Parts: sequence; structure tokens; C-alpha cells
Amino acid sequence: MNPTASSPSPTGALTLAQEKQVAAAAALRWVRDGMLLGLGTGSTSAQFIMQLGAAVQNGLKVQGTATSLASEALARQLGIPLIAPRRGLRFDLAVDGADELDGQLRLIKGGGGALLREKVLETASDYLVVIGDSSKLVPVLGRFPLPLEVVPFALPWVLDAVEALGGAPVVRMAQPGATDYYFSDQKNLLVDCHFGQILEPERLAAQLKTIPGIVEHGLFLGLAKAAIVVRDGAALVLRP
Ligand code: ABF
Repeated sequence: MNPTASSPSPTGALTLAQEKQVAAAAALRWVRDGMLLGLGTGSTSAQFIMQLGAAVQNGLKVQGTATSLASEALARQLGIPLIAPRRGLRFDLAVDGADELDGQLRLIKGGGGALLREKVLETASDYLVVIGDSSKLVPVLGRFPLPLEVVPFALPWVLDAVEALGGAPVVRMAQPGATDYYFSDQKNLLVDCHFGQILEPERLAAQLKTIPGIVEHGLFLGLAKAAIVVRDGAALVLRP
């Protein structure tokens, strides 16, 4: 599980919550008047959306589309003009969090349950910048279980197929210890897959794409153009 926001960051300089604020503020400096923005999901993205909302109140002229109903509600509440998906819509900049990122900016995303809309929207973006606290950068992906979005009907066969690939699949529940399933904004299930170290993310991604019923997986490969991660209280910009 991701460390809680109030726990001290691995570096000790700032709390994780403070690190998220620093990363979000650094990303905000990349936003220009007139931009069409992809708005991410999760607590770090929420920091960015809140800071963006303040900038909009101060006259910044942007529009956005959110990667989840939760982010959409937050953006609307803050007065950020929203645009609905339409043919030909592309985003100048998408800002989103991640559960893990490696040195090649390969990502695991989906811990927040929004991986499908995130991947759709970020594929339609000219520039994805990932923002994260100091717990996100890892040498090898896989400490965080890989989320899959799965059509409910297909669940038994998807679980079998993931195990055949060497993963230990766990269906996400609405709450820890609950008896009812978590459902995505699209009313699909989320399956968190423990593969251990993922040494060949591209190969695993290709294998997962062959399994019918998996709507999308949480490996984001070749999408992020940059990442802003916080280390020792400072925002570092990483590029592949
Ligand atoms: C979202 O950001 C998800 O893909 C990912 O799970 C989440 C990370 O959450 P947080 O920023 O709260 O650590 O985009």
C-alpha cells in the first residue's frame, strides 16, 4: 500500500502530503493560458487540481477533462472549465500521479481505480507529466500490485489467466475487509495483481492484452514525457 500522506517521507525532509504539494506546484508552472489539460486522479493530482483552481480564480484561462468522476467533481467545484470528450480532442498537457515509476518513466497506475480513463486521456495528450512524492520512484516496477480493469462476466477466466502468467490476483473490494466489490467509473471490476518484480514490463503488457475481459492494465509504457518527483524537499524533473 502507498504510505499515508501524513507519514514522514522516506527522505524525512517533508511529509508525503507536503511533497505532493511541492510536486503539484512544480507542474502548475508548466501550465499556460489557453491550454487544454488532462486532469489526473489520486491525492497528488488532487493537489494539482486545487492549485490549478486557485490559478483559474486568479485569471488563468484553461480548460480540462478529468480522468475520473472524483477529479471531475473537484475541478467543477473549483470553477475549472471542463470540456466533454469529443472527436479530435487532444490535450496540450496531462498531469497525473502514479503508483510507481522507474528510471525509464515506465509507470504502474490504477491504485486509484481510474486507470482506464487515465490511459485513454493520456494517450490523447501531447505531453504527460507524472507528479509524485519520494515514495514513487523505484528501481524495478512491481512492489505495487498491478491493477487491471476487468469486465465482471470475465472475472473467473481472467483470474485463471493472470495466475498462469505468474501473478497472484486479488479482486479489489469496496473497502478493506468489505464483502462487496469495488467498481470503476465504468462499472467494471479492479483486480490487483502481485507479480513481484516486473523485469520485462513491455512483455507482460503484451501478454495481458491477449486476455479477453481485461479492459485495460495499469502499465503505462512510453506515455510519460517527464516526471516531477520530490526528493529532499525539492522537485526534480526526470525525463526518460
Ligand atoms: C492515479 O494516481 C493512479 O493511477 C494512481 O494510482 C494514483 C496515485 O495516487 P496518489 O497520487 O494518491 O499517490 O493517477
